[in-house]
Amino acid sequence: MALDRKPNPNDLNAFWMPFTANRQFKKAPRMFVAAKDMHYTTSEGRQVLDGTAGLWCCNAGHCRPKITEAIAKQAAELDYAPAFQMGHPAAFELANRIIEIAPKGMEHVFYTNSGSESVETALKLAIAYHRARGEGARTRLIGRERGYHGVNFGGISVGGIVTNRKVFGTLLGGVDHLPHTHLPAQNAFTRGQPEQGANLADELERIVALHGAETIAAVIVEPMAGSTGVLLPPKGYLEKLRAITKKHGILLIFDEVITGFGRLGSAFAAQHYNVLPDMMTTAKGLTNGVIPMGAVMTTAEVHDAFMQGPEHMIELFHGYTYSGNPIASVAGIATLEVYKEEGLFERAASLAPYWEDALHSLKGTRHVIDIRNEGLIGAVELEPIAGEPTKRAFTAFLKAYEKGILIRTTGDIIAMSPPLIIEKAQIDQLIGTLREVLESLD
Ligand code: PXG
Repeated sequence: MALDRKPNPNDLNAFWMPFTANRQFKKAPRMFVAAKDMHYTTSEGRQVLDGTAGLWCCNAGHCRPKITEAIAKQAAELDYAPAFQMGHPAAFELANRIIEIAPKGMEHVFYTNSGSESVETALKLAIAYHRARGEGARTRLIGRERGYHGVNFGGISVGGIVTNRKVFGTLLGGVDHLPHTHLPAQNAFTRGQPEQGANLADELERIVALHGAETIAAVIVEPMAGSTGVLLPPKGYLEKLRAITKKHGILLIFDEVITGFGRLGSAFAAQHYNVLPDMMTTAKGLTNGVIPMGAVMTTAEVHDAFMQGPEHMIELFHGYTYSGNPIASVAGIATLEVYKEEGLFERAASLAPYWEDALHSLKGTRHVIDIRNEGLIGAVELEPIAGEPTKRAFTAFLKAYEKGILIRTTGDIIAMSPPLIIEKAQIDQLIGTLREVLESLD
């Protein structure tokens, strides 16, 4: 091992782990000590096939030399530069490169350090944008049931995952939610976008009528909802949301933290679905998950609304100590180069039909009640054990790990999102092992 660190520390008590069953984990820890391309190495020396790109972020696979070398070089050359009132070239270069692959119409980049911060940034920008244009009454934010927009107060307020909200008090005021688009009775086992459900976007008209358009700043949705268990937009749904928001002068924010950087076979979901929002939030795949970094993209219209008043004045009182951090910036540049040189977005698109067939071959396997897919994302929904929700999927996760594959679970849904470098034989291994696991479950 390169690092002088015990693979299994004796005391696991101090580290309060995020989104983890801490007591279960600490009784039977699962530790990764190394990673390369499609595999993790565990502390017992086992190889585990990464079916989830870490947490939907290592789109180019692990420990890619171009990225790790860029980081090492930058750390030795310019480790940190103040983010406010000072600049360094890599942050500007990365912004240009992001805009190069972004949908036409996205022209500016505001840096953050995570998806959660990207969301807070976009929500604040939306409210301040309207105020800058003399529409200060537009402060309401509309999210969606089952939406995931990170864990900060704005994000959990517009988000719609109940467990992430209900113990944290009253949250932001002035928030409303669209209904989610998950219609298993009509759409179970659909390949790609479901046929039924576009009309759910019309609920936005109801919300607008309830509150008045002149009080609404923005609608935020994941173009494809990842965390909640891979819920695809019904055909025509995003187009309708775009038309209704435009009609009422409401900004549309796509949260592309998961869908960004090739996951669906295009650089962004906005291109995949051919719908242009006013802002896009990203993180994860921007740096291949290697260094924390996020970015919010905006149209010129949003950005330009702030560029007024005396030139010596700060236009937006918002930002982070690490916005556009030099090491994160070069990690981002190197990552985008790897994506481009290896044609990884196109690779995801060309592998998608194989991935879809492999996933849907699980239909009929024990406990499986739905399968959903898009690009290199897939979900297998299990019938919950009566009275013990989440237990069946969590048991599947543990067994899968023992058998050498890493999957994710949310509720009783298994989600997979492998690095875009996955080979067909590895897709077979992932799905084949999952089939064995599911057949072995009570
Ligand atoms: N928006 C979306 C759409 C996300 O999926 C965030 C914001 C927050 O990003 P940060 O970087 O603050 O975590 C996310 C994060 C999972 C899983 O397995 C999903 C996320 C994070 C961790 C696990 O579903 N999504």
